[in-house]
Amino acid sequence: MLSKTIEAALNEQVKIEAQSSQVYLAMASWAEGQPGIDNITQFFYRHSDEERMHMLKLVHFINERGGTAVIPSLEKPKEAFDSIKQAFKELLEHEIMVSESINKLVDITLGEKDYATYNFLQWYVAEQIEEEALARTLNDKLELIGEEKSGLYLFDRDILNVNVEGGDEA
Ligand code: OFO
Repeated sequence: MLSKTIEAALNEQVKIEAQSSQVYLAMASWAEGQPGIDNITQFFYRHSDEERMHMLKLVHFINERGGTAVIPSLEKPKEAFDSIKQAFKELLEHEIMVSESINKLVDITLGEKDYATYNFLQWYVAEQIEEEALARTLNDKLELIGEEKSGLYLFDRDILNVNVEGGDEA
C-alpha cells in the first residue's frame, strides 16, 4: 500500500512524464514541417511515444499498489524552434530536469522506507542515465556539424538507427 506522500509524489511524476510526451510531440510536429529531416521527425515522435509509456508504467504501478493515479491536465508546449540544434538543446535540458525529479522521488521513497517503490524507480534511474547520455551525444554531434547542410543530412540519416529507449546504435 502506498503512503499518501508517495502516492502524491508518484502522481507528480506521472504529470512530468506526460508533459515530456507533449513537449516531444510538439518538437515532432514542428520538425515535420521542416524540409528534409524525416528521420529527426520520427525520432521526436518515437521519443514522445516512449514518454507516454513511462507515464503509463507509473499509472499502472500507482493503481496496482492501492493508490489512485491522477491523469493530469498539461501545459501547452512550445510549438516552434529557432533550429534543430535548439530543439535538441531543449530536449537535453528537459531530460536533465526529469532526472532531477526522479532523484528527488527516490529520496522520498527512502525517507518513507518504501522499498518496493524504491525498487520500482530503479528502472527510471537507469532510463534517465541512458536518455541523458543519448541527448548529450546528439547535441555534441550537432555542435560538430555547425551550419553545414551536408552534416545535417548525415545526422538525419544516422538518427534512424538510434534507439530512443537508450543507447546510440548509429
Ligand atoms: Fe521519461 O524519460 Fe525522458 O523524460
